Amino acid sequence: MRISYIGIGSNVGDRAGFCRSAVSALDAAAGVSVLATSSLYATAPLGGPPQRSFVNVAARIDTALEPRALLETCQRIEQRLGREPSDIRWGPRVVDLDILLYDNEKISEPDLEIPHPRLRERRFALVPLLEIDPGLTDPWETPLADSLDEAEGDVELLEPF
Ligand code: A4P
Ligand code: MG
Repeated sequence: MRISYIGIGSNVGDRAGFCRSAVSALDAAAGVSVLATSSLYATAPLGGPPQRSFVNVAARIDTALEPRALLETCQRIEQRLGREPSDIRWGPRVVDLDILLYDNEKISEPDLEIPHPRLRERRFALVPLLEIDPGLTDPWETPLADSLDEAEGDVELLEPF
């Protein structure tokens, strides 16, 4: 079993409800157990067109799935919760599940990059992760907390998970 961290975001409809449903769906998926979740955060949208603010949450999971199978599981959950394919990069979405970290793996392929390539630039991803594990490091052993000051975007605590 390997430890991985999933970042979840929603900015359409019942945003907190979609985030919670995504965590439940992860825990119910074959080969995945959710070990911990962050609080829910209200976050300013980064990138894309002007759009509603997001709710973001992070989950620490234990998984028997290899990275690519875990990505497929995340994409299945997005579809099941009603995410429609969109041409707008970084546009509004019902729910988005990103693999932020997967054990100490470094993967750089066109359709799968781990650690998530934009993780260190984004407070909406870093703040929930660091709530779960303040000492978290990347596969190069650099603490993620080192990037917090330079990362972008307003993040506010919304409510407990
Ligand atoms: N992909 C590659 N690596 C990964 C990974 N580690 N985890 C590929 C998940 N997917 C990964 O993703 C596009 C492709 O990324 C997938 O086909 C997969 O093979 P997508 O979810 O279909 O599209 P997307 O999410 O719109 O694209 P992208 O570029 O991944 O966007 P991001 O980086 O996920 O950013 N602002 C706030 N406040 N909160 C947010 O949650 N999210 C985004 C989306 C932008 N701004 C935001 C938020
Ligand atoms: Mg995504």
